[in-house]
Amino acid sequence: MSKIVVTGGAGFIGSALVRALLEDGAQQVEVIDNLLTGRESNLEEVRGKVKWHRADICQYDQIAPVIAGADKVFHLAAIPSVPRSIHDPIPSHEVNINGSFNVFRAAHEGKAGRVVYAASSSAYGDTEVLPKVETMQTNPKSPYAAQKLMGEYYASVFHSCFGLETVSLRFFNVYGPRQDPSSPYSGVLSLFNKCLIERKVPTIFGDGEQSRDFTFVEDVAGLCLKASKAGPNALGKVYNAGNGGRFTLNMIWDLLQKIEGVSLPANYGPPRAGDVKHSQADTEAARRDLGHDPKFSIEEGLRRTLAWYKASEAVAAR
Ligand code: UD2
Repeated sequence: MSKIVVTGGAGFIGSALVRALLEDGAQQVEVIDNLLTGRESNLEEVRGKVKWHRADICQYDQIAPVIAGADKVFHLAAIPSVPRSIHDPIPSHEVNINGSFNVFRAAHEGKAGRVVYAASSSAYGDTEVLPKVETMQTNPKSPYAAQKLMGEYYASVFHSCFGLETVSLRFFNVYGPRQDPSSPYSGVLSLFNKCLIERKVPTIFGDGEQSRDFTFVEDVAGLCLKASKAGPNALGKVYNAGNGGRFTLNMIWDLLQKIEGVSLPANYGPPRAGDVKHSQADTEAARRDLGHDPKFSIEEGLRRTLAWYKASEAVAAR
């Protein structure tokens, strides 16, 4: 039976990936998570089908035995958030760089089959041209962006120097059910949903005309699976994991108000340090080499996400 390990598997994206793996017929799925930002409840309905390791990727000895012999490793554990990495850069440096090194090292020394690494669209920074193509020069604008880029370099170098199979996917502003809205560092769409349900006004940093390629979590989980099965020409490479669209925050907040049938004009605050102005993925390489085929329009993704927050009462309970 082939072992599949998901680091960060109790997180919002990791838990969607765990469910996708099980639906795909995976027999032995093992989750590594230290529950810093993940939650066991994210895996509630599949808890009996996965092996759970409360372990920290910064502790090599905790994770090496789990990763050893794995057929596939999906490395999603990270401390996210651009502003968090600016306010307090040390923890995210340790997890996103040193922790990622530990995961690649454990995969190499433990003879794991392939590592799919969750990189970030933040690596591009502000580019003059949109959409952003993998061949563009990277230009990180925050510690978080630099950290995630370093992980890509390690993925590539573990492939070229040690023969480890790796594929890096630059996630583009992933949103969807289970994204935790409880922190000021939470992803903007989780915060927008919380505000909408509580009939509160969100704060938009800047003029709200910054744009993002918001990508539904199930499309990203699907692409992770495809990357784990892709042919040899994908190895050691980096691909955009985006939807290919681009929406401003003003557009999204308008759309959410329409869906809910309310009028709650947003507050505007100063622009956020380290913020990228516009982000949009060129999806061609991922479509060609990995079979990427995102299914969810922004309207459909937002409807599903809002429905989940309402049904789970996640917002009210926090
Ligand atoms: C970056 C990456 C994303 C992912 C993420 C992980 C880019 C373009 N994207 O997302 O791929 O790696 O980091 O953390 O670099 N905002 C508000 N009000 C709020 C909260 C946020 O206006 O209450 C704005 C924020 O200033 C930004 C946008 O919403 O312009 C998105 O912010 P975010 O924190 O959700 O994600 P972002 O783009 O930093």
